[in-house]
Amino acid sequence: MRARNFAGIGWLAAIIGGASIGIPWTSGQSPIPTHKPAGYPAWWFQRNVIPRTNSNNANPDYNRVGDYRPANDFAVLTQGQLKNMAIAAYNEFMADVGVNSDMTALVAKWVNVDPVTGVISPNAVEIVTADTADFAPVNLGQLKAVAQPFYEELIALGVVPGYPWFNSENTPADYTAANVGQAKQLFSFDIIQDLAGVPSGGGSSTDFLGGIPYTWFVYYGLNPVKPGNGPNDDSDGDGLTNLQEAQMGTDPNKKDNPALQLTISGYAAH
Ligand SMILES: [Ca+2]
Ligand SMILES: [Ca+2]
Repeated sequence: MRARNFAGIGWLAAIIGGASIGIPWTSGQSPIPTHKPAGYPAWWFQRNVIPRTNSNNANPDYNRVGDYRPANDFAVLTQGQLKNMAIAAYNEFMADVGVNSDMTALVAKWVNVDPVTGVISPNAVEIVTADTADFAPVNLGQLKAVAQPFYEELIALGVVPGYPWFNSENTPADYTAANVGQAKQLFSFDIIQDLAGVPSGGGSSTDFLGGIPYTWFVYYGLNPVKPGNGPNDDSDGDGLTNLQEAQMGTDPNKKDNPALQLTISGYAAH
């Protein structure tokens, strides 16, 4: 039986003027790796976001060649990959804290969901329509649209102070192609671990510094009063100031300037 691949545009068009991703999805459980790189939540491995390649190893280890497939962060994200990532995230929310109706409405475009419980059966079959195009690229606007219901919940839980992108308005950058690294960045939350670290107070989402919400700095671990971390500084040296990164929804700690990525596509990283 061939591996299930999400392909489809119908779901995409249905999502806000859209954009979205996918990584190969197979049903069934994958063993928990013994350890993982910083920033990679365990559920990625448990839910096959990062597919296991060595099924004979009883104690899989991400750092051991052959146990897990490295991801190419600069590869263009496909709709099938985004759908796979979002479905895995949905199942993780369902297992940990429950899901909200927006999340259910989102995944119900791609797979059959129990209308009462919101549960996706392990044997759920992908909904394929004339618009399905799992191998089509995803743009940043689509990626944000798919990540949004998950962030709604993370914000409600107090896990994150706000959306990681500057605002929800459409920007010219929304039409640039999203890459795998950007999807991994958005879906790198670890619900249980993050909930344990929620401060009782929390910051205000209404304070701005140089045109950037203060919570944006907090989210990315930047202290804006430190040299090199201000709104007009380029903390990661990718040619975009932090203000530009906030406006474009890119990562101020990572050289993810879309203009640079075009010149390094094909570079394998994880
Ligand atoms: Ca920068
Ligand atoms: Ca950057």
